[in-house]
Amino acid sequence: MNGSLTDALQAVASRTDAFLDRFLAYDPGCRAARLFEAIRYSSLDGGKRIRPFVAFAFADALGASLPDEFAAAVELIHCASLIHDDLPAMDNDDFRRGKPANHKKFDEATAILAGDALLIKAFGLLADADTEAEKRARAASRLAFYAGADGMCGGQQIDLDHTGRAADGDVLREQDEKKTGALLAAAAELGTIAGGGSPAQMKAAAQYGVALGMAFQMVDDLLDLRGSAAAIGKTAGKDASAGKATYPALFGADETERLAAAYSAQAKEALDAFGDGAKAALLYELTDFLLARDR
Ligand code: GRG
Repeated sequence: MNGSLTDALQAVASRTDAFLDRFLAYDPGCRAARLFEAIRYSSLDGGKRIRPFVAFAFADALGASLPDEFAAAVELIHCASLIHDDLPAMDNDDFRRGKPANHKKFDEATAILAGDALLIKAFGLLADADTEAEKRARAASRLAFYAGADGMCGGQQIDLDHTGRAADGDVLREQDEKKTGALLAAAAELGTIAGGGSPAQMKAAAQYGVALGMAFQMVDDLLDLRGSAAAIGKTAGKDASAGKATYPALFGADETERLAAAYSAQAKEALDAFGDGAKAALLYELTDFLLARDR
């Protein structure tokens, strides 16, 4: 990947959109058309495609190309998690990416099925990816680890268990390392697997993803506190009204900003394992960009 970060982000988003548009094609006359429509509604709808970007950038830092299926698999798990996160039994949000949440546009049962189907499609993609069998198997194993009870699902459980209850900094850290950091770590590791990275580079990729996720979540909390719904694409001020423990509530906004910057710096330190800064230049830029984002 070359050029500015904005161009590179746009290129990955277009590439991911085009791949998913083909992959998620269906026969509108089929009896399950409503399910396919719900799947496409939440997969082809203007996500920033940060996780595919991270996967492509790690492969790039190792001088390799990434099978599109690896990037798309991580993104589909992310899309599934957003659909399920918005359900009344979870975060209960009516809006996502600036439009009605999947269960509002369709219905709860269809939204649950769309998430289920996306999860399964993600692993099908990895099984069929255009790369060596050993890389496909390792990618599936790592993504399963990070998406499941040891990772994102576990983080969501911690979140649910502490909503409306006191949570200290340790609880929040584990929650967000898993809920947000795990899938970013998966993206970084899948890129590293595609690039034939060493065990030390795999470890650094995981560290990068988790630290980036922590910084990302802290910025998210600050945006929820300060942002408008138009800017963030979902209901603003929701954390406080939903009784969520957040970093600003626990530590104050200034300290949250300081902590986010420290995690962001930690993420960049992990990139040292990928040689001189030039190879991973876009990852350094992405890390700074996500810390400074306003939406
Ligand atoms: C269905 C595998 C599966 C999991 C269910 C619901 C759940 C468990 C987990 C939810 C985890 C969650 C919503 C974490 C927050 C992740 C996050 C930071 C989302 C926002 O990411 P962006 O800004 O979103 O990259 P876009 O819209 O750009 O894709």
